[in-house]
Amino acid sequence: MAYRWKNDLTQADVTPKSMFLNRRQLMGGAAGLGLAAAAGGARAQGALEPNTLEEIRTYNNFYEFGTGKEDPARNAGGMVIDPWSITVDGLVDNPGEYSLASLLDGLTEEERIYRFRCVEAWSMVVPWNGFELADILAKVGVKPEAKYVAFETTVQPDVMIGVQRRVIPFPYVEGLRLDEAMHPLTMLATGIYGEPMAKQNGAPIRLVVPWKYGFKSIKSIVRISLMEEEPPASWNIINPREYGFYSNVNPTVDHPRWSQASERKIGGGLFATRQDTLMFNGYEAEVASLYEGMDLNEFY
Ligand SMILES: Nc1nc2c(c(=O)[nH]1)N[C@H]1C(S)=C(S)[C@@H](COP(=O)(O)O)O[C@H]1N2
Ligand SMILES: [Mo]
Repeated sequence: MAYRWKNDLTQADVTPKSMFLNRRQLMGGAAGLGLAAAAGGARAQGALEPNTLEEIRTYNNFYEFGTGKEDPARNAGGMVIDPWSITVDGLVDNPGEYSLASLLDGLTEEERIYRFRCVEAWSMVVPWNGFELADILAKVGVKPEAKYVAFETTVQPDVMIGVQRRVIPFPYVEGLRLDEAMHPLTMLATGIYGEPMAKQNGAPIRLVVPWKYGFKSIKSIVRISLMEEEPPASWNIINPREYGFYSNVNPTVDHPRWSQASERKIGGGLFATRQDTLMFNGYEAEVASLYEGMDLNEFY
């Protein structure tokens, strides 16, 4: 069962060529936006220095556009993101094909600075713009039988070289338990630093679940389904022994092939030391209660 796909995630921790020197200038920009810190760990919030927009846009995982960290920025330009519609189906009161605008109409846009931790043991801090998933789910009306939310990424074979090469099975799919999806930290993001989401980051709308490994945060979403059963999740299907359905950031549960106790923050420069990985990526106070009574070694 634990078949290792040929392009499995690896801990290829190479420093990208395009690291940015002028941090002060970009930080000035961030401060100028007056970005609000999210409701996460007040103690650690003060230390959250966001990565630059350039870093966030040039060091990516988006296998539809290739497996290298620089591939998405290079190859995502052809993805068609306008018009965009999202099919909402399953156990909802108002199923249908929503235009992006109609799905978000009337909802409050938020700015959230979140830690972002990839399962490969690198991390960033990203100032997202977007919407609480709970507000969107309230709008479509979740039926009482629903227990999970499933998500699906667009497939555009003509312009997706990773799809042409079948580097993993597509469409990329992901899922959350309903209480995780309804948690106020969980967002659908449409921008970063007040700019529209770049295609390589998952334009026009992608999931952000800051206490889970990055692969749960599925990009360029075209379908949201409310379900009674646990939905399929891409990396869990590809290699269930290495990637669980939950995939909560947890420094005490190692990946079978590497430690998860520490991480390398992108943009730290040549002499950057690794930093300790925080339980639930620093959002323990907010989310630990979701997993009360669960063995996190079993439900990784
Ligand atoms: N559709 C899709 N979504 C995806 C991925 C992907 O390959 N395809 N990669 C995931 C992984 S492994 C990570 S770490 C994040 C990376 O997001 P970023 O490139 O915006 O930092 O996107 C996640 N969402
Ligand atoms: Mo990742």
